[in-house]
Amino acid sequence: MRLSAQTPLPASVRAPGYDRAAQAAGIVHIGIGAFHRAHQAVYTDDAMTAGDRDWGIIGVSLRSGDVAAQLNPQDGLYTVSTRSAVGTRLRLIGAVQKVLVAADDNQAVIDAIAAPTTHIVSFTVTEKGYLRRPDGSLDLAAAVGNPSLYRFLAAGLAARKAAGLGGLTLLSCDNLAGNGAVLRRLMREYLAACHPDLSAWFDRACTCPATMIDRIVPATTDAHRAEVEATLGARDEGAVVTEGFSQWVIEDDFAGPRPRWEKVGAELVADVAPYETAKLRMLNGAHSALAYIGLGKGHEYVHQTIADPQIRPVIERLMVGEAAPTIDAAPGQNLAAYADALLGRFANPALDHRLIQIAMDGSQKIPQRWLETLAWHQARGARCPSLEAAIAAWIAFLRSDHPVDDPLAGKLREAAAGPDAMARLFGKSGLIASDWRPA
Ligand code: CS2
Repeated sequence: MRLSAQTPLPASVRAPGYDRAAQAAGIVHIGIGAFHRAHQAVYTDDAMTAGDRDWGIIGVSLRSGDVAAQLNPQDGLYTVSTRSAVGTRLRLIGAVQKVLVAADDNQAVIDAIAAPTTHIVSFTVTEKGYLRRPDGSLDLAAAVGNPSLYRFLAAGLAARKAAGLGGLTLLSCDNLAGNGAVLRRLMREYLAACHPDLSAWFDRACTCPATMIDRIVPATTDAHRAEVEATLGARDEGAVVTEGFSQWVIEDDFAGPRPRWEKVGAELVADVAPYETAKLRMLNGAHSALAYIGLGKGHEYVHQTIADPQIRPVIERLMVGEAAPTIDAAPGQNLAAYADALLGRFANPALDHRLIQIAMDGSQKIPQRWLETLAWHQARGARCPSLEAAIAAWIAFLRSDHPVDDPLAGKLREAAAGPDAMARLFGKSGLIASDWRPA
């Protein structure tokens, strides 16, 4: 039997504490993968259980029909399994109402963005989904293509303006440095080129808060789905698995109403930068290093790699000795304690987080995870042995038999193969342009 609104739940599985059918959709989320379902959708579900109303989520996949096929036959319902050494907890999330596939039905997405009940459009489209050129500017040719988030946003915003509706909060939940500002700048570039009539209204009516989002979400496997089915007594094709830890820091800059996420664990702050920088350079920086160094040594999972006595000290030094000194901590932000907590999270034996999942899209991740730290130290005449080892491991990965899943895969492999790999990959005119120049 497939999970649906009619499925009787076992007592151990927590259910949404509100009338799902009575909620309007207040959020359109673009890029409804496992990460969104284990993170922002959970906070929103909690906010509605705590009494907020009309924050249902309409999920959008830009291309793939997979998530729509998983969730739509289940009335949008799915489970989140929280896994740790002490066991697994299961809960049912009701915040997602349906999933649209943009490539199949452009107009449905535009209508959802333009609906009077919609106040927030949020995004987890991954680093490459922002369609940036190596210098950070918008790749306009890609952005006018179908389906791109910019096209849908512009069409939806144009309809709102024409109908005399208010603007929207555009909430980027991707691992980019200054994600809100990046989205605002790219959207402005798109509007200036394609909809100049909308530019001034966009600046006046819409905001793009910065966010730091954090929860480790490994890709769901068939074994996970079978485990969920055994507990639930129903088949959940949309199941997601994650750790107990979750953090969401949001810049308090909304264009209109929002769920009271701060009542259910999110932090609304004036400046996200210290949290975001720490997360990108320490957590994600360590993750990418674990991935390439670990794969080079034949490991498969994060928890195995952090237990390797030759690798663990490299990762500790990367976080504490190399990344932490570059961060201007906020009052009360303890970076040493943060590094300790991260080591504990990486060691979670129940997550089975595959290194190859993190190794994907290196060209998009490495700049904010490693290169900014390297440039900071280089400007002060210092070296970063751990990050340099990570760079060497990435190049070895590009030269290896591992599949390279990256929008620049072909060019990267070619550049990495030659004796001048470092110069072709890095520096001002490298494939991943950076202020850091290899020695
Ligand atoms: C990971 C992240 O796959 C990756 O690149 O580093 O997805 C990481 O698990 C999350 O950012 C944790 O919040």
